[in-house]
Amino acid sequence: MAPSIPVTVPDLGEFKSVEVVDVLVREGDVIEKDTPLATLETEKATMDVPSTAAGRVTRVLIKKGDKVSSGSAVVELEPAAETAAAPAPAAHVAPPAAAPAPASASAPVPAAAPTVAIARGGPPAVRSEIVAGRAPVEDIGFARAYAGPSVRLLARELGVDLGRVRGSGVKGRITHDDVKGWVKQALASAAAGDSASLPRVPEVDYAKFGPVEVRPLTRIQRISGPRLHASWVNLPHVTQFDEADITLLEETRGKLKQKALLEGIKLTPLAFILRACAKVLSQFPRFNSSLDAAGENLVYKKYLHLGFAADTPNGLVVPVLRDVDRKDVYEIARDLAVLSDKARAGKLSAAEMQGGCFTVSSLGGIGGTAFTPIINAPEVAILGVSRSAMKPVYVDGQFVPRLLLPLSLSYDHRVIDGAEAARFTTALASALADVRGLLEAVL
Ligand code: CAO
Repeated sequence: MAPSIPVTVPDLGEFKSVEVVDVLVREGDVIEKDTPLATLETEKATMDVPSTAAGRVTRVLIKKGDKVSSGSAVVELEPAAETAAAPAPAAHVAPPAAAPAPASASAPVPAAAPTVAIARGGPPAVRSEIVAGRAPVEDIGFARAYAGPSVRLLARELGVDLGRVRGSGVKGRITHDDVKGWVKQALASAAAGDSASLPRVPEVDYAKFGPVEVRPLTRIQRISGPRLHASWVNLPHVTQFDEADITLLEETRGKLKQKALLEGIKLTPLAFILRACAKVLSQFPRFNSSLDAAGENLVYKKYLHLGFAADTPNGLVVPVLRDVDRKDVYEIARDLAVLSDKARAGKLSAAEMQGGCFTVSSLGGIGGTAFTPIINAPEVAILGVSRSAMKPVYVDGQFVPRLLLPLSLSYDHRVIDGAEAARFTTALASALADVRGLLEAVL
């Protein structure tokens, strides 16, 4: 039987009296070279102390909470036969008993540095925890995760992205149990058909803090909620903001409103906005497309049906106006009124809520300056409209009062680039400023 040898803490550089936050082996454990023995933590990093030889642990010389420095003995190890016969020129395996390793700064400690896990806030590339020849995970989230090398090794073995695991250890450090717990939760979510292990919002017993009343969601909310959620988590949303000068539009609408009303038409701003959208969508066909199910092709629609969000007592619905590009503003206004009334009365048919290519959500009648609407997927963009306001605009060397309409265009960034979105809102603002164009007859 080979005599036991101490394995010591390698050179810690500037660090002294470093805390042991985890002891990873027990007496009797048979370990390989490089097996992490303990995890140390400094202000800047966690690091594992790897064994520099294979063998059986005969004594564990440290415990959690101890402070250690370079050269402190960690375990005593009975080296495996071949190791004993031909000891590796290993760094910090001190010579056996006869020459006990003094925790000596003078004794040169060649090579092996501790396996630095992660320098918090440091560059993600800092990683020398390549254990047993395993390829490091290059993912930034993985690299930045606050975890020791043995936890990283386990995560790599199980294919866990550490960037998504919440640490329950000291200062949020990720433990072995956290990784295992994450895997269990992911398996349970997959079995339940859940959307891939999204972190859960904590459950709260509100009654503990005061009286409460529980009311069920409406049927519409129960249907629209998951759809909004699906869009939110599946589509990379970006919102482009702009303002359209609708001074002339509103002056003209004011003049036409009464006459239109005599014919039973309520000429609201939304009718003009939908007309302007139809014009601009014809110039920007990409906004009138959808990704196919495989996410590899764009389906361009040769029709133009526009949805509009309607606030009803039962919740949000989106009626769809057909062939808006073939209708003038009066026809659009008439359709809008019919569908809005039906929506409020809860009388829309399923067909009247299908086939939309692009949606407009107008909160202008209520208020607000801007918002970030959620795309009505699989559409690729939605226009949010807020309340118009009179603002000073610098024209020809002086400020003049103009009525500005806030536009908030959310788009699916997989399909639409930011520059294209800015061109779209710019074109839309121009179309809204050109009231004559909006009033043109449609042939
Ligand atoms: N700026 C200032 N005032 C505006 C405006 C705007 N952008 N848009 C409308 N108004 C004012 C106008 O003064 C208009 O009145 P007049 O014609 O007399 O001047 C009045 O509001 C009429 O607006 P309206 O809201 O009744 O009619 P609409 O055609 O503009 O909108 C509808 C109809 C169904 C879109 C609207 O009632 C509605 O439900 N909006 C809410 C949509 C919603 O909830 N979106 C959020 C979805 S995400 O949760």
